[in-house]
Amino acid sequence: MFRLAIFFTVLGAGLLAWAVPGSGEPRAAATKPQKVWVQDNFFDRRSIQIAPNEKVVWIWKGMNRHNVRFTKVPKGAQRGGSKTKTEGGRWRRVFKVEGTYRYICKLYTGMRGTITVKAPPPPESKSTAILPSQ
Ligand SMILES: [Cu+2]
Repeated sequence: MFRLAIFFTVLGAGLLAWAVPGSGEPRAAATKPQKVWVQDNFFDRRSIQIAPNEKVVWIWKGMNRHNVRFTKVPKGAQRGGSKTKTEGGRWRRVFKVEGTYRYICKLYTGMRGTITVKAPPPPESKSTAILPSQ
């Protein structure tokens, strides 16, 4: 009976994955998006580092209108940016190309931020032995 219950649980999960659109596709990055708060009048955090294919979401918190416009991107990456939004607004972008991205808010001078996209170092081939404690 226990085995049967497991079988149906697995079957149920499988059907659920099949029924939810897009859930069967491999996910590029399982990590949650990095958050940048759009405040009056600064980006919080102003500078972040992420891995390639990671997602960044800007969340508008201030009372003023703001936008995110890229002024410098690595070769092969799109500039682009968000529309002007107000409190509660959100905008997300996935960063595929490694390098440094600089952006500003066009409405307020001095409101700027940086995204550094860099692949994490490969895992060390030599694993550290964990000695049992005595
Ligand atoms: Cu702004």
